Amino acid sequence: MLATDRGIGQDIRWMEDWRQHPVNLGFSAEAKVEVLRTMVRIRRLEQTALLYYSAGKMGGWLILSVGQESIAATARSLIGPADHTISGPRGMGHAIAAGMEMRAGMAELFGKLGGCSKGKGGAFSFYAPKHRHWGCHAIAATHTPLAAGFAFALKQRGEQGCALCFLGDGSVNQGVYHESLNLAGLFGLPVVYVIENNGYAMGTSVSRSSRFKECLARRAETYDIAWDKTGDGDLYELRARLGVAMERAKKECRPTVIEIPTYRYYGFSVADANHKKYRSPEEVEWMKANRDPLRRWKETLMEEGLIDEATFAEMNEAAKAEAKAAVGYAENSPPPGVNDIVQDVYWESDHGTEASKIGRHFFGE
Ligand SMILES: Cc1ncc(C[n+]2csc(CCOP(=O)(O)OP(=O)(O)O)c2C)c(N)n1
Ligand SMILES: [Mg+2]
Repeated sequence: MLATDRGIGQDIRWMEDWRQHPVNLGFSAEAKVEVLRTMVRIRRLEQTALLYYSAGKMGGWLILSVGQESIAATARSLIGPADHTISGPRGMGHAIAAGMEMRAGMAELFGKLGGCSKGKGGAFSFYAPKHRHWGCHAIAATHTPLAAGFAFALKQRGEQGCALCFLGDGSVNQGVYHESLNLAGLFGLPVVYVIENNGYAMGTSVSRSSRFKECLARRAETYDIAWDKTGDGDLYELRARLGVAMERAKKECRPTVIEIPTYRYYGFSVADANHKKYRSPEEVEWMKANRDPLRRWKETLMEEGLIDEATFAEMNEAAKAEAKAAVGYAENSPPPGVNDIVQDVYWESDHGTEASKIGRHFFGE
């Protein structure tokens, strides 16, 4: 086994029992159950959306994070009011974890006015600014400089927060990601780049798309940035390592790249016709049966006596009911009208400024 298989954070030592890590000492029983509830809610929302997508009720893309939920849910248990989050295309779970209501997400998928982006964006536009969550971004890695920008603003304003940026393994070869790392290292920005390495970028496996030594996060060394790698199954370890990275950002204004191997159970998108060709059905079944982080966390909480089968069933039913109610809300919400197309595009046009009258928004004369 490589040292990097178990993570070699630059200032975090291996522990037998990650519950004892300082980051986890204040991890309350309620917060632990909340992590599970968040995972269950993400899974139920996405699986309900899948049913309605298959029934032709929504168009465009539907990008599910089922199998990867532990990362969004665990990160959320560490995020405070001064922190910002932002994600790439597979970001519905991050938005729900951030606090977006299911119904706002579902209506967005249905293309209705009641959606979080008024039905004009769909799965790629899960924004929750009220919760400092700055959306999913469709074009690979384009959100990575935005995260650096949030971190820059935090530093300039003297706020002790950090920007947490979720990206996929398919985004790490984009030039803009490397520009972001360079600036984060150069300016000492409080940003944490979380690579959710699910093994594939669309139908291309990591080994076919990236050249790297031992792990993707290690490339951060080039920029003199701290890096780490950890799994998505032991949530105490994941939480400790994420917590250390976030503290490094907040207390020392130093960035981190942390890589988390994970797995998605569905295709790249729901309309991924090739998903049985680039990976075998046996691989998917093995992953579901042997590494489901949701089931593992449920078992951990049962062992700790924090939940039992009955409370879990209640949680599950409540999440299903919430998703069903979100569908009802979405179906009853009106679609955007023709005039809505030009609303919420530029602040200037929404507010009838002089610039909007002459059509020059940015460059003056
Ligand atoms: C610059 C750019 N090239 C290609 C695409 C098409 N595309 C959309 S998602 C994706 C793969 C993303 O893979 P990864 O970053 O690993 O995220 P995952 O889907 O695995 O969560 C690609 C190639 C894109 N959105 N942007
Ligand atoms: Mg990927």
